[in-house]
Amino acid sequence: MSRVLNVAAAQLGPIARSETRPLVVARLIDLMRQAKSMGADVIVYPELALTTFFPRWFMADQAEVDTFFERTMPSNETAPLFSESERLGMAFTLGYAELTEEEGRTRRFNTAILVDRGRIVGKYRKVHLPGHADHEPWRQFQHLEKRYFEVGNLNFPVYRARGGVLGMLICNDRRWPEAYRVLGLQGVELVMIGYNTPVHNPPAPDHDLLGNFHNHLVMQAGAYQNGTWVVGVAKCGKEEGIEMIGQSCIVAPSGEIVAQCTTLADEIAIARCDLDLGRSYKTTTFNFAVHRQPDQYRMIVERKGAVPPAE
Ligand code: CDT
Repeated sequence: MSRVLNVAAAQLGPIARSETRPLVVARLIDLMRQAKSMGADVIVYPELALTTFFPRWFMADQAEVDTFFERTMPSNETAPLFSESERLGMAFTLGYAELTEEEGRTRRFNTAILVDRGRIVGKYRKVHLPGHADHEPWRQFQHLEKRYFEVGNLNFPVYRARGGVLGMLICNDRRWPEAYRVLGLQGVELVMIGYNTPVHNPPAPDHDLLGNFHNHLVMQAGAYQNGTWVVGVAKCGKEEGIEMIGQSCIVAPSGEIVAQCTTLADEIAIARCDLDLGRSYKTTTFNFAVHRQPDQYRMIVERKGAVPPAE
């Protein structure tokens, strides 16, 4: 049986704060139709794809923050995207801010779902939340993910769908090798990632020129070291005055980029992803069962911060 998936990276240009959910969903549907006409089976949308990237603002009023969150999925506003996925026979991943009542309290997560033909078949909640929790007025803009979201509580699940083993990560997760490796240890074959990455990093402006390089570096390494396809999809361009990187791409298990967006706007990049291409890496250089030495890696789970030896 063919294990080829035609995967589309559905990059989004900026979303203005004033842009309504129905307008954004119309853009997502337009991209889904384009992807389908190009032969796609699966389409990957960015992180927090339904609104502007709101953690750039400090908001003291929780009711205002909550206007950026979804209480149900699908909702009346997102239902047309689910219907289109069913009509076109497509799978998609979508990032959004999730507000849920769990364990007797209101909880908020930065979430991605995997939907196949209109039905939710998988969910992931972002584990690595970058930025800070308190208002830091010295910054040109805020990055308040640590204030607005809880750390995800679903670990790093994989799902059998479309004949493969599929996983999701969200933005900053892509910089952490542990995230890919936990997926790799479950045999992942396609990792789908959405991101919102400002060009300017206020605490480390000397990194700004390297943003595109680091974006590809981490995803190419994650793909190769785990013998998996990786699809990274941006929301990019100048959003509410803040520049964000693009260069959405599809990375083969060899670590090579095989498709890439070239604009900072709504754009599809597509690749023919043969899920069996990962096998030669998984059975040789990265045959985990043969070569990994988990006893030697204890520090990875026992220690959080780096502790250099005494001088
Ligand atoms: N959304 C998100 O996670 N963005 C972060 C910016 C962190 S500043 C380097 C990212 O890792 O791209």
